[in-house]
Amino acid sequence: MRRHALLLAPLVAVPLAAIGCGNTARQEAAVPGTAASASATATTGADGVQEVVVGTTDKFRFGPATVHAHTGRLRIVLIDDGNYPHNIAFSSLHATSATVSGTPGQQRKVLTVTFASPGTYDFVCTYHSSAGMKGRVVVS
Ligand SMILES: [Cu+2]
Repeated sequence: MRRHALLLAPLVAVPLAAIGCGNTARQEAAVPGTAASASATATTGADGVQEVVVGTTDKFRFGPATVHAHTGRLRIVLIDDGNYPHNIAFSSLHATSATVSGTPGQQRKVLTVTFASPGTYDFVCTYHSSAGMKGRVVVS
């Protein structure tokens, strides 16, 4: 007696709302190269260090808010596209960037962090985290 029907288990991907920090998990659909993408993948700089540019705005959002990277060093170039001061801080890594602002000469700061192992590393702007200015680096 054959039991082919058992092979027809439904191929349903169950959304797991519990993953990550509670936000929706739609970042994967972002179009690469879009200026205000919700997510971006770090590239490798000329010196071999991973790099990503993260913009900040007066709307208290990071762009991208989700960064994909690999283990090792990641150089984050923080850019202020508005007037308010912002920074980027990883509490789990005890790392906080200098503050960017709309003041000429203060609009670009660099923070280099090291991810020793895969995982999700949350970051915030310490000035505006309560306004939802948060993001994460997904390290694989
Ligand atoms: Cu901010």
